[in-house]
Amino acid sequence: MSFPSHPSEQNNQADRNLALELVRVTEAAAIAGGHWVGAGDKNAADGAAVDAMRTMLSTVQFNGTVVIGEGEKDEAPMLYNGEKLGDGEGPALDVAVDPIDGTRLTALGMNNALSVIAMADGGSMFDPSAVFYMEKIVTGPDAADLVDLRLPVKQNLHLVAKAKRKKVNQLTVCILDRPRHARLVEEVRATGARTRMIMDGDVAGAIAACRENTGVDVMLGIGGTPEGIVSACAIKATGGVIQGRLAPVDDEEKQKAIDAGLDLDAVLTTDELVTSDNCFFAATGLTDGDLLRGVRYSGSRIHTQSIVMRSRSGTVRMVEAEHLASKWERYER
Ligand code: VTB
Ligand code: MG
Ligand code: MG
Repeated sequence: MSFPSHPSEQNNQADRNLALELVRVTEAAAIAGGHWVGAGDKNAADGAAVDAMRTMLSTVQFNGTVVIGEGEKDEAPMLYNGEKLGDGEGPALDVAVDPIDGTRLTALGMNNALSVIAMADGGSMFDPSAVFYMEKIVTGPDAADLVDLRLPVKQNLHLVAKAKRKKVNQLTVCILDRPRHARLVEEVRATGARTRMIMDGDVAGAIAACRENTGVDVMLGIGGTPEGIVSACAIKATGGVIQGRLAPVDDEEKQKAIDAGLDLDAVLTTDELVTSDNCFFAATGLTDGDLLRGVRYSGSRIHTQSIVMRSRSGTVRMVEAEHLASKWERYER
């Protein structure tokens, strides 16, 4: 990886860490959506998060086009694909948003819901529109160069354990709790590793698998393709890996993929899911999770916790923020 020269030696525009501005965007979405935590209405939560995200995005100087506006799959209100964002200044950027990954978690008041946005050079994000689902393996830097989605689960877990100097039974594997994963869960448990079943939110799961001290070592299973690309943007800054293989649900989707020129057997690497090494990523917790604490509303203040990453520099920052509640009243329920 080539490391940038000191910012003072560069064109400052190119070296700007846009992610530090994007964190305001995910904070806004989390604060707005967060009012709906535990209120039993996932669309209202998503709607509030989308609205706040859009409003705050209009304050950021950049030239973006939404290539992943996750709403389609969940029939949620969205920042739609092809929508232009920012004031149009500077080089073109692809934008991937998920104002809430985990709307159901939010509605139920369960762990691991977050608001997320990622940006990368224009044209560098994989187009997820042909196939909704993707089989994934994600792990952190220790075993990033060792795992391979084509290997049996057992072998991958042994490779991770060895690289992390752990016993296999000390590994925790994050898996979306879905009937389609029944066999995978059995395979994982047969190795002695633990499973951490999550109801939704495999973006949080993927990032947790790449970070130290989150209690998650690996993420496996089939989740959303858009979430895979969003995760890849973050994973690049951690030195971890995501590998994905498209998982069409039926013949119709299979044909759509083939027509789009996609190879359904291919294992897509982190660098194929997002080819640019210039990725910006920000996420803010809505509810508590392995990665982030959720929004806290306490009297006159609102507290948020976010993670901000940039792949070119490999920086990962945790941002704790306090917001004046009176400024956010319009999003109250
Ligand atoms: C995952 C998860 C999301 O979709 O990608 C999942 O991260 C996969 O789809 O939070 P299914 O729910 O259909 O299995 C979500 O649950 C919702 O976007
Ligand atoms: Mg999602
Ligand atoms: Mg969503």
